[in-house]
Amino acid sequence: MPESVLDTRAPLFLSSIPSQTSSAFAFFFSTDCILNSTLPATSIETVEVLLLDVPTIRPHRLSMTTMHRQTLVLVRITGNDGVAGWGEATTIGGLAYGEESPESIKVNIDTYITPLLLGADANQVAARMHHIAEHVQGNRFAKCAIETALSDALARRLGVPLSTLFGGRVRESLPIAWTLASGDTARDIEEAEKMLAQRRHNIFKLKIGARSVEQDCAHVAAIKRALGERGSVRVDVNQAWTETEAMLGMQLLADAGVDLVEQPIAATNHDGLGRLRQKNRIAIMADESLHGPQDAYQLARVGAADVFAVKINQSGGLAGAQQVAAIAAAAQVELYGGTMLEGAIGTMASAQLFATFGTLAWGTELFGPLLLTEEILATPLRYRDFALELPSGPGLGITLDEDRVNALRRDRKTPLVSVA
Ligand code: MUC
Ligand code: MG
Repeated sequence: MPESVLDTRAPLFLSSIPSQTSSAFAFFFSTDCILNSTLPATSIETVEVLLLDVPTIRPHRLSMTTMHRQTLVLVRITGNDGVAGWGEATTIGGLAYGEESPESIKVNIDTYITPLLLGADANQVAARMHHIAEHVQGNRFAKCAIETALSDALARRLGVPLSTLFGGRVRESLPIAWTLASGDTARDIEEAEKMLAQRRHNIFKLKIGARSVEQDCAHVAAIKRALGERGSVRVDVNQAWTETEAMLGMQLLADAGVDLVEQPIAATNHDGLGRLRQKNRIAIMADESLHGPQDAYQLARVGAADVFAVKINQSGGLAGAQQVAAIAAAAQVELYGGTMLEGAIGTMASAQLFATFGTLAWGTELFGPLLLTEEILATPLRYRDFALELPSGPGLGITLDEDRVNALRRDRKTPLVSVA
């Protein structure tokens, strides 16, 4: 295509429009359409928020709560063309981890966000999110799910993967860590051995902070001794330590051969993170301290962390997470693709974005669906060779098993027999 025919407003994805498209999408790639570089106006008809309660495969023990189930918060936005996009706003442990709960996310979308969307152009994602930001403070998870659903639908209409809307992929698969959080040393070692044998994970994040520093570090050291150089061992303290406890803990963990300490102290103590970083030889990762681009900027400015755990929900959406990555790159902070233990939708949305990052030095932990007893996709995500493979289809590239989704909905009409 000669450059002169490209509209200067043309979005990034024009360069990767496939030469052959399915008939459903052929219209959008007609010459006229490319010349105008616009889609026909599509108005938003429905916004639905579904809560799905799904048991975990084993208790998942964090410093602030023990999870026995996960509540998936799914958002479906459908346009008047019948195309639907999905997003996810799942969080951890009700209100134990963050300030949005599954129930508050649903009420706030239904009451305050949906009225801002109905009837508006579904394809102007940035305009929709700007409008929401003008009327809704905070609510990062809710905003992320809405932005993801709009972006998924837009990418489906265009016939391109979601990653294409964010500049295209640098990689087709992502390294995936597994979290050992049973609370029992022998059980965690057994679980890690199984993951290594299956070639599913060789990066292990251990949840600590619920016991004394000495007990926790002894637990971690025993696991690292058992795994040796076969796996990277990292810990997530989820803010449980004081700064003095962290000084002791980080020395013990460094001696044990641990590679990385995630959020050892309170989220708001950026200066403390910086001090720990100066005094210890183990890398520090910011997680709960990082709620989007503004935090990324502040953390980078004071040199608080070696690594950022970038999360789409904590960043208020895909665009916010992309900005976090840009700030990290500018400040030479390394990146890790984090999770809020989302199901398949949030996991794949994160994967589509993380695949566009130039560097991802510490890999990702997009294992959420593997922690759940129930599958909600027609075809499960592909985890193999220590990585998650990205699908090539349009949008998120996944298809939901809607019968399964309906069976797991909290507001389902019929009792569920297969889930305890
Ligand atoms: C967190 O704090 O990182 C991610 C993995 C996991 O097990 O918990 C989450 C939250
Ligand atoms: Mg964490």
